[in-house]
Amino acid sequence: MKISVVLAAVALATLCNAGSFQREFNRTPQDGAVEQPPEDYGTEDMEEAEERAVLEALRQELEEVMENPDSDAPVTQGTPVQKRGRSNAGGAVYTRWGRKACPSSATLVYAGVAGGTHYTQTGGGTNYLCLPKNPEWGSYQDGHQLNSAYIYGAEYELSHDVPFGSKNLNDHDVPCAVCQTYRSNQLMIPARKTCPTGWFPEYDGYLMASYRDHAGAKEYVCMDKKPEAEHAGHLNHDGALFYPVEAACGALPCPPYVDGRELTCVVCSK
Ligand SMILES: [Ca+2]
Ligand SMILES: [Ca+2]
Repeated sequence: MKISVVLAAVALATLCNAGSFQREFNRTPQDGAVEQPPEDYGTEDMEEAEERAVLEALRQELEEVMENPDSDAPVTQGTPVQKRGRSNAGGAVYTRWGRKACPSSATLVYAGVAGGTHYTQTGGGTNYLCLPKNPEWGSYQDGHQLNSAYIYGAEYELSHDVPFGSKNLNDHDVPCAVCQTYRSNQLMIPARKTCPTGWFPEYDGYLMASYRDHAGAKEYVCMDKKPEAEHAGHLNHDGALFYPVEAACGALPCPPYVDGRELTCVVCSK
């Protein structure tokens, strides 16, 4: 943000200097009057008008930045893309676990359902995947062959009201949304609900992973703090499972961490 302020100020100063230089250049040393053929007056007026318009636009941009140095903060969530005409070209992509839609600050690439290897299987992938609801097939042979990995749907495993305030989602299937922000970097920070200065919060929630003693270990992911259930996915099929993640003191410094306390998370972009 400071860089953009400096750049805007430099651009403003440069244009101001360029304008005064142009006027000085056209001034005769003898009488201080502007020396310009009459037929050029119209052109000069137009150029000056354009110059004034550019300066005014820059002045307004600078004013806006100075008045709101944290314009990338949550207060403007959802507005920067439209307001400043930014596109998502080159923007970072992240998965919003537990939700069917993206935050207003990002655009939906696709919505899907969470999946992964079965919690009892030691092999296969170790990551959760956001599986599209409209799969496309290549070459295939139906029926399970010997040499393959499996992928299952995923469920919330919530035996307590914490951390989501309810265990109603227990055994429900987990939706996901793949989102693109116009910012170029994204980062998931565990144990935080807010982003570092200069970073924009995409969503926050609670850390989830596989059960500590299950064979099929998974990555830690950030589940949205207001998770949704995939429609009609309430049956206890198991498969890939999501459990809350608790702090375990020891090498983990306590304080500030607290043994057994569920960890938060936030996804930030910049
Ligand atoms: Ca289950
Ligand atoms: Ca706990």
